[in-house]
Amino acid sequence: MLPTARASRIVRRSMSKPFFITTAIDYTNGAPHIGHAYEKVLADVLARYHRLKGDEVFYLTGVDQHGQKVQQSAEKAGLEPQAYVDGITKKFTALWEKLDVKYDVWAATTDPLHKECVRANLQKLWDEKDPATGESRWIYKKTQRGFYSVRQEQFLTDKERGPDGQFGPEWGVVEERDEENFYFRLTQAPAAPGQDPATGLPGCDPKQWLLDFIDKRSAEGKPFVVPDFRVAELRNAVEKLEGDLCISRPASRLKWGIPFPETFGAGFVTYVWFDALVNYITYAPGHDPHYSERTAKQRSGEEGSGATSPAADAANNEPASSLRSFAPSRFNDFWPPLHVIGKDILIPAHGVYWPIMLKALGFTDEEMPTLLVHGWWNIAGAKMSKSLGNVVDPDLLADKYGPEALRYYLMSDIATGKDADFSEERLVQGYNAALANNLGNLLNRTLSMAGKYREGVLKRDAANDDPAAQSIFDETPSESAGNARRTEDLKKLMAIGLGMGTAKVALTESIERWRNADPSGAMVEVGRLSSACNDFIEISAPWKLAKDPLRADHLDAVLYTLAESLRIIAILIWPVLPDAAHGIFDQLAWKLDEAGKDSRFRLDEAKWGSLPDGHVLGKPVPLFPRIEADPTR
Ligand code: ME8
Repeated sequence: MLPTARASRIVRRSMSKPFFITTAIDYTNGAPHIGHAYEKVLADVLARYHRLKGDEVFYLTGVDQHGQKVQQSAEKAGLEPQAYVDGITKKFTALWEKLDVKYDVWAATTDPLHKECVRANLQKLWDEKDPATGESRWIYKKTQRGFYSVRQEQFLTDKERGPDGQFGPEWGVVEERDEENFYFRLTQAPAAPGQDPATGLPGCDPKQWLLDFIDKRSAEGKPFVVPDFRVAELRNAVEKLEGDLCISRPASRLKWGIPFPETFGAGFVTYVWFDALVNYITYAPGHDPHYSERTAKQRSGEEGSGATSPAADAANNEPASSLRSFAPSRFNDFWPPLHVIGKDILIPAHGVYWPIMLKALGFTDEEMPTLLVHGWWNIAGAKMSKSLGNVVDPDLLADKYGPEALRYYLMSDIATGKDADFSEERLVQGYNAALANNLGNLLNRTLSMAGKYREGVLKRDAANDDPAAQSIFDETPSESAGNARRTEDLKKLMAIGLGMGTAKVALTESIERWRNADPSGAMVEVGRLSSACNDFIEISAPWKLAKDPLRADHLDAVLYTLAESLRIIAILIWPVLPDAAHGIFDQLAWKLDEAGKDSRFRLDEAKWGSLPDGHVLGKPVPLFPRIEADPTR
């Protein structure tokens, strides 16, 4: 559970606002590892929770294909960079398909659409001139002599030196260089007195704006970064921020990047982070790279008025000073996104560069995103790394244990925001305990008993609609529940009441966990319902009830309660275990006309009492075969 998460709802309550979720885009300098899989599955389950609620969802993920690291990996592999990244990209898309990660759009930074968007944004920032100087308010050119880390692709300052005065091994090879480049302003106020594109007021100091913005969001109870223990970390880093961001690289030393627009002069490619961060704009729903040009034409009467395209709508509403290239009618429905990223790329990329880039592009404070920062999977307390040879391959794990076993493990053995140790043993134990023994057994026993004692036919008792049954579960049962009913009648009522009450608690509590982006907590709540049902089987002993015709109603109530609980469990596990959820519905013979479709599961149907009287359940099929210990592991 996230610290202070209740105070800061991450997943929106409202049904009306569509949900836009993004992840980091992964470097294509090697095959995907378990950290990549975790992040994409985490965003997928949050997206699915919103789909379950009936929200319109847009999930954006993809790959970061440029930069020195990728260029070097391609060289090592003896391939042209594009051929190399195309090969690695396929490994990512194949893994997401295997793991059932369902995104709406795929970002690839070598895609011409994205290149165009990056160049257009650079141009906009370049063209935003300070009237006093005629210079760009956001980008300037300068020559820098200094120490350059090849590995981290950045110039280093004295701050990066260790106590011995040397640059540590984390920087790799450090060279002295003299270089002319373009810089994006982070700390200096744009040459005053320019106009702030977002507010129309005199120019702002980006660093001060960011500090104020972070504080404002926290004061409003909507922290910019969640879990909010990372807010202080970010704020401290911003306080210490010095200098601006070098956003170009001379093409003479880095070819593998997006060329700057010619207006900047020849020979520069875009710094990989300035390129990669723009993906959230390139692929945002409603983004139209030609929007500004088109609206300019419309304004000047070159295109007929009265057009009904979103761009045309926008032309009438959008302030002429805006630097953004969006058709607001759709874009505004989705923006701002929830960015799911790992802790290593909060500072400075997403927590500093990104909001200042958005600010410079004319986004208002209300249009700034939220960053959901997850922790890292470590191996026996150590960082995963190629050099240590401890990189965990999610593709192999999915083949070995099944994609859903891996999804379940990744969502249940880590608290969102915190680090965890990856353990294959825990994957097996967790799966066997929660899925094979608990839920799988429940499904199997329920369907077997219903088949054996009732030929699969359920009897829905009117008590399912009786508030007296619900009150059984409450601390103070109503009089009608506790009064002079026959003992058998009361037992039947109790069976229904317990099921109804436990299912209601599981629903309420798991929704609470989902709202806090806590899939692990949500799965615990569902597991409780499943355990309660298994306990209930032991206590009510249907095999004994079946022997006594006078207790037929009681047996029917038990079987109905179990089947109805399973129906609700299937809905609640769907975001994490979509395949298993379908499997449960298939075996319950429920909503068969929607078999295989996401629309089969809806949160508003996780209410008690939907299985109708006379419904015939299917036959039991083992859904979660036990994983036997692997002696070779
Ligand atoms: O940083 N556990 O790409 P990347 C959990 N291209 N998450 C992990 C992890 C681990 N052990 N290792 C990495 C980049 N991650 C840039 C992003 S976004 C505009 C550009 C997470 O392939 C990491 O924190 O190195 C990041 O969120 C994601 O995997 C991609 O890392």
